[in-house]
Amino acid sequence: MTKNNKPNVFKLAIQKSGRLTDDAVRLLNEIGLKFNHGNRALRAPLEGMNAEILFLRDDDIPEYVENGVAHAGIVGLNTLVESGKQIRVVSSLDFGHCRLSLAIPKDQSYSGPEFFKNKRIATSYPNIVMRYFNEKNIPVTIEKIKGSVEISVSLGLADGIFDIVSTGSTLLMNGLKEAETVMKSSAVLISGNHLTDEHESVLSDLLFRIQSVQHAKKNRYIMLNCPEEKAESIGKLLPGVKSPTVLPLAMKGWCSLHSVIHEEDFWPLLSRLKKEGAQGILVIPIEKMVI
Ligand code: PRT
Ligand code: ZN
Repeated sequence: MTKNNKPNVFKLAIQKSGRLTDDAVRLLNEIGLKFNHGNRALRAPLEGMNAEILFLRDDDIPEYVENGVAHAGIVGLNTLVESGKQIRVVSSLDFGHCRLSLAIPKDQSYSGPEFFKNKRIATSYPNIVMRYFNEKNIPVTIEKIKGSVEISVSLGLADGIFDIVSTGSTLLMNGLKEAETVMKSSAVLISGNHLTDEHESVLSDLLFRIQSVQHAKKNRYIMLNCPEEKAESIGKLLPGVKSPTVLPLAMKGWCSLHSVIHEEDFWPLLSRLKKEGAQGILVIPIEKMVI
């Protein structure tokens, strides 16, 4: 048996080279997984773990996970849904955000999905768009094409398209406008439905690490000074994970209050904190957060 084929090696598949690759590699590094990426190798062992990364085309990842070649993977939700594979979505990840939309020539008026009745729609996602129109009982013709979908209308191949939209500038450049958003997508962590106990435990360790990074990104460490008699009322505004930490300051009658705050709550809370007498407010990013 070669070194690369050790039994029970946990295999995690990520996109080899594409829009999800850098963010997936960054996330895996942030959760402490160390591996070589950059040479042309299709697999890389994880340092200090009985696990390896497989670098694959994104479209192949759901199938590899379904048939057990990989035990988990990172892929766009759009790719998973299009594949039709019934595999577990373990967690949504905070990158690869996009939407799958129907688009039409920008000079045409759009009144609703009936617009597409008996029309030709070019797409690389035939299953998702077909299901959408089947559910609405609207007959359409799907032209399945790979890549450069946006150009198909000006070439006369289709009347509209169904494709990934992010900023919308590609549609605009091709004389199209977004007519209907059919689904929203982001990268997701997926896993096989029948893992061994050993692999389940690697997966839950991965998930735990990912969640601690996700919590950390959404929260901030906040420190402020306030008169001692205000510590309680300010503490109520900043309950933190359990309760805030209150430490005495060298200046008599004053204390320092430390807590954790959801990053979206900071600005709305700021004026109330100041009104309560908070001074010297510091807000610091958190690297990892285990709740
Ligand atoms: O080679 P491989 O098969 O692995 O990769 P791929 O070429 O099939 O996929 P890739 O790398 O282009 O995209 C991988 C995944 O990234 C997608 O499945 C989505 O989940 C996600 N993603 C996020 C995007 C975009 N944003 C995106 N904007 N995928 C593609 N696009 C393209 C889109 O197709 C269109 O051409 O960007 C254009 C639109 O962008 P805007 O900003 O002009 O609207
Ligand atoms: Zn692909």
